[in-house]
Amino acid sequence: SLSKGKIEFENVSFSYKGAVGDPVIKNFSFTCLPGQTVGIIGSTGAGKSSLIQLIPRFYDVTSGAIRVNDIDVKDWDVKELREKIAVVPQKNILFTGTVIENIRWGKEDATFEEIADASKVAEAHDFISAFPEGYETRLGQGGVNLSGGQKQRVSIARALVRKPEILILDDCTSAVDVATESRIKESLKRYAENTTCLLIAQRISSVMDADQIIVLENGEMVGYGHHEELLKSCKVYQEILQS
Ligand code: TTP
Repeated sequence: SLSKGKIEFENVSFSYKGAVGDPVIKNFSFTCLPGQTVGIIGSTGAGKSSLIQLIPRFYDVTSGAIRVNDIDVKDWDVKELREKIAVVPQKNILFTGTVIENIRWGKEDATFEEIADASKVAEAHDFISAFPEGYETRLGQGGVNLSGGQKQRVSIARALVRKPEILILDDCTSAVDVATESRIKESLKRYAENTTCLLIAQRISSVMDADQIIVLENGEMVGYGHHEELLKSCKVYQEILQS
């Protein structure tokens, strides 16, 4: 359908329960069209992670509304909603088990081919294949310890294998070198061509070729547009570039 992967924020404000002071997200409105890649950038504490956690209803908005595929997230069956959305969080979420168990988690019927394809896009297939036991290698206790960047790439493969309508990458390439990150993004364009992607990042280089970029500061949208537009018009964006 035409609304598959569409996300709309309408005057969204959000405070964590019991928190005092200013809301974490303030009167935020935005429409992300199906298949678009939207970058979200802003300094630490700006509210980027909080913002995206509202989409799969890990938290509920304090006021305003979020719609996914034109339906208010409050009217979705939460399980169905979350099946459409894959979030790769900042924190590593791998468990003690084999590589393949970790990637298949959340999509138990994935075939080996699907797992290998997703791993290739995430630039994880080569290092996994180089282990003596390949995808059967145990991670964690009594097994292999992956580097931070390798863990992030396995986490991305886990999200991709689910073939979500909405893919949210929350600063999950921070430990991946810039060249590898850039290859992942190139492959993603093909693999997730019709997937709506939200890309949270600290580095401008991670979001500069997104269709749209949101600049967030203190829970407010202070800039919105393409890289070139923001370079000209958004002071906060220029500051992030220079930092
Ligand atoms: P975040 O939403 O974590 O801000 P961010 O994602 O932009 O920051 P970073 O790049 O460092 O990840 O935090 C916004 C505010 O919300 C901040 O004041 C901390 C607060 N907060 C909570 O109170 N509880 C939470 O669970 C989270 C995630 C944030």
